[in-house]
Amino acid sequence: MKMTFLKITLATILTASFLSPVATAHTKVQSATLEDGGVYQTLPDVFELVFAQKVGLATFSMKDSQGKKVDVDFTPPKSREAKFSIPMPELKSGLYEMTWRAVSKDGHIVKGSLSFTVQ
Ligand SMILES: [Cu+2]
Repeated sequence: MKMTFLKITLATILTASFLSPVATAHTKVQSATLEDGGVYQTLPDVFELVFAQKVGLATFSMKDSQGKKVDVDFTPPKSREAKFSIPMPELKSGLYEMTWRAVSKDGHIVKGSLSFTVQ
């Protein structure tokens, strides 16, 4: 009984967040080591993604300009964090895109992406 109620509540929250994306104060990215649209000759060893509040990071992935997934040695932690340190893989020249999905404190899903070029 209790489980069912919880599932329904969660589903309702998720649905509500899709229907009203501009609702309350869900968190946003405060800073990131790489700039969206940035062009880099050398990359930092670690990419730091910092949110304004603690979030549950659900997914994080990277792909190249062909849409091919790039292996990143990172698994989102189970705990809620504000700062995530993602080791950067060795990357050839080209355009890359990182995408992530996080659940903010208010239950809303925050999707984000960042593209950068390695020269
Ligand atoms: Cu929100």
